[in-house]
Amino acid sequence: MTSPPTDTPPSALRLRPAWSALQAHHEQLAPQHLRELFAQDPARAERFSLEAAGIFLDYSKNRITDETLRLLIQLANESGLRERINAMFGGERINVTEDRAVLHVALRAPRDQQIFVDGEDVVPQVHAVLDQMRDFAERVRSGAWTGHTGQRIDNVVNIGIGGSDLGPSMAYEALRHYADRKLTFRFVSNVDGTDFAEATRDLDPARTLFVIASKTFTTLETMANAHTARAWLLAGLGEDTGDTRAVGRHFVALSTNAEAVSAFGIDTANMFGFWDWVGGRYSMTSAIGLSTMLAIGPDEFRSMLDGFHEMDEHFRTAPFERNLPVLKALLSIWYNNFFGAQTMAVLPYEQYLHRLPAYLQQLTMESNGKQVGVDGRRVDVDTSPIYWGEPGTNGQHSFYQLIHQGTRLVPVDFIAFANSLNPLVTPLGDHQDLLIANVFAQAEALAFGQTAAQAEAEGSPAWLALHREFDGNRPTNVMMLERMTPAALGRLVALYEHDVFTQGVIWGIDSFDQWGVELGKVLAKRIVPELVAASDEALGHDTSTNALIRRYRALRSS
Ligand code: G6Q
Repeated sequence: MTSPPTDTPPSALRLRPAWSALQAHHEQLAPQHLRELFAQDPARAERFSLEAAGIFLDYSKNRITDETLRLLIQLANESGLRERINAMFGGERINVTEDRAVLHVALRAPRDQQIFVDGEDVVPQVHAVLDQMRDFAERVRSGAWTGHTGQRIDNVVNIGIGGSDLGPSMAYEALRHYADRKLTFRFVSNVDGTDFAEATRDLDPARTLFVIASKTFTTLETMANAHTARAWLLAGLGEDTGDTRAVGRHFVALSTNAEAVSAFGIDTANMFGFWDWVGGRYSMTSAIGLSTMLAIGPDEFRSMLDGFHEMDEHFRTAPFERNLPVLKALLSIWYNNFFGAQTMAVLPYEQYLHRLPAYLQQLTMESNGKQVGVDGRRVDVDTSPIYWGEPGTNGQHSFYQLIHQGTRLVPVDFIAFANSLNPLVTPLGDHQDLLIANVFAQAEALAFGQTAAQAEAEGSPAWLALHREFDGNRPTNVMMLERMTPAALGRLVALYEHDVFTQGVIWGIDSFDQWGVELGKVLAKRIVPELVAASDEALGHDTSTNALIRRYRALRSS
């Protein structure tokens, strides 16, 4: 689908000396097994590991040698990665198709840093909003902010979708240990009425705060849910409730669109703003993080921002050889573009991170699922792999079979923490030891496997030995952190943000637009009125869509 006609000259990427050198190197290295690579070099684990910004990365179980890394780094240099990093941190309009700067890194900058967009230092604005969020969060958490009937807020419902939902809901789950357990948090994203109904069915409207998170304040799903929330609130508070006053106490908005917020009936004094240089999927450290701050408090929220900032600084300043996001990105490129791996599994061994894979799916695939480069040409190499995952050890009892013995190569990121926030001991062992033993065992088995001869030696009959063979040579990264904290979450998410950025730079694509989500939205808008129109009204779609609309009308009215 992405291949250009054969008479099209190769892209700049394919013409890079490092690209062809990597192709030749791949041919040489591909037949080699990790067993040999480890046997040849006793210092391999030490040399191919790195600790930075609180994250230890063991990347020794990748199908690489020093030469691979040298060539991958050469590729990064030839692709102008250093200039692109400087351009992003320098506030240049690197989101070329939308003509915008990309400055989520400014959201976590300390007060005394300066970051300029069009000649204006944006850090004071960032901190003004953070101060406004802090003040509001403290009032809600202390009970000083009350609902329309004077009762304190016990429930917070974030209404948003995509970038205005995945970050806040993932972060709430990830940092639940740090959350004020007196407050209940719910996240409503889907326009399916079930989402709203189930999220609110046991809540008392008088004690519920709705946080309407929408950069544009025009997103269909979010606006539909916001209207439903308003109706639910007013019905719950009683018929004679003054609309404006009640909405003012129970609704706040996180948005860049003051006009639409005000038109909805939310006082702009209760609006927390951000800027067009914050992309939706990069917005969890902007005002979009208000629900996170309400849950864990302003100080822990600041620790999370500091964790992000630590990784931002590491990414900005570390040489590529010692740069975590750069190395991770180059390894992804290695498998995606040279081994033809189509997917990447992210497997956190930390229950609190159970929504991280979903969050990363948007971050990675909405950013780099593109087929036209910033040069306006169709790309001639594969771009983003498909990211997927589930927490361990659960996945081990389901899809790991394919990772171990399937026909496809699936590079894996394991994420592990040395200390549990819920230490529990059983006669079978400490839960954390049982958990982490599995991470190490999985990475070991994937790398080194088990030969049929070994299986036979362990008692397998010859006919079964082949089924019990694990060929190994399956690459993994193991990331280890001390414990799950707000700062650790910040470091991890920033690591993936910059990993995505680096991959996008190498492919020469704009990682910050998302035109691919537009067409479906336009078509849905056209179909909505057709669903409720008289059943014999003419339809102008293809025959399949026409028939589906008719079938829906018939089933709805029956
Ligand atoms: C993210 C995307 C998308 C966006 C949602 C919600 O990068 O742009 O997921 O976040 O469509 O948009 P609003 O915040 O404008 O409602």
